[in-house]
Amino acid sequence: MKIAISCYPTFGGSGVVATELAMALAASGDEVHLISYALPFRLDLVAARLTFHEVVVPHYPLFDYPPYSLALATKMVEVARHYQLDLVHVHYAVPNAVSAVLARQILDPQPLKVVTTLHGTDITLVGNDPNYLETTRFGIEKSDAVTAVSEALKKATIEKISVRSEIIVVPNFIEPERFDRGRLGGGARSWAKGDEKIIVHVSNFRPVKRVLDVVEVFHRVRRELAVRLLLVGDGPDRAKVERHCRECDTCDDITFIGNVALVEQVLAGADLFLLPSETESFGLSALEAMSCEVPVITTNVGGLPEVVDHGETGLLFDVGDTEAMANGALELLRDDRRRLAMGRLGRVRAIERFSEDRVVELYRDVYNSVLSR
Ligand code: GMT
Repeated sequence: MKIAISCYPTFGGSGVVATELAMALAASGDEVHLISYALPFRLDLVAARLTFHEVVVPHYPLFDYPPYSLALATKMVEVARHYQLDLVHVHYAVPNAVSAVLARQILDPQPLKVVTTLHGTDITLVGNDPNYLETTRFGIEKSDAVTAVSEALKKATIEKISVRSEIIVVPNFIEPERFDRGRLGGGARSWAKGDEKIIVHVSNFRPVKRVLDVVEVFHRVRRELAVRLLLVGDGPDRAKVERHCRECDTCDDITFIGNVALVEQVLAGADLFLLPSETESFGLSALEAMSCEVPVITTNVGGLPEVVDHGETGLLFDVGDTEAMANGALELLRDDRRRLAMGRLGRVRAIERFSEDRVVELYRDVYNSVLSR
């Protein structure tokens, strides 16, 4: 198959999933063209059959807002024509789905199938904004196939933007060999002083991640136990969070690691993973933690209950209930046997339900189905 994959290259789950999928497809024999405005951070171009195409968005004095969606559609047309692509698979509906549908129209009569994967904020935060709603719905409904990363996101797409197309749920995935505590050694433990326990949070520090709740939970736990917080990632709320921990004089126990490409090297060896998000269509970082045998403390919203089983592989709480989250964290941190068993079961479930081999085959089924029409 000859496939183009289009995504955002920045730190964030949709870019990670798109890039990992591109690499997996290329590794198993497909010809894959990754299209984005910058090199995605997890892309390994050493892989054969995988080519990166940069979308260049020229700036003219006339443009306060350069039209990225048009430059993207133009790049899709150029790549599809030259390489005789079978299909383009876009990750994140806004504006990628519309660009792909436009590219398909420009290419006519050359066929180009369009597969759109919805990731979350493209529906729950951006796509349902009245300023984007009509074009988002159009891009989704005109796609040849639509997938969503969880049942919760599928439901939200129908409820929030009244999409009438069939939506197939294809969950996110991990490569179990990569997120394997056994292979990775100490990981998070290298930040520990003595025998303090380690709590890790990974996100893009957007308001939806509620990183101040992470710090609040940590402060409550720290009153009772020797514990360290590792904050991985960067984004708009980071300065606010840093200011808060300075005001509370707890910065010595909190390490801001920033963005890291090999997040597994921090996850391995952690005692708990904390993700108190306001909303989360899936929570890829929680799955990565589970694969590294780290129990997850998170919220019972969106797709998170489809990833984390309450009481078995982690604990789910109401959004903002930092007291309950802290009590749950303390219970697990004080009970090594239970915590380690939860971590082990997390890895088993991650592999059973979300391993790369299995999920890539689900995407391949979607491709074969649209190509046979
Ligand atoms: O969470 C973000 O802000 C980034 C966003 C993205 O587009 O990368 O993440 C969304 O897609 C991920 C991959 O499918 C999911 O794991 C995240 O849960 C989802 N984020 C939200 O729904 C808030």
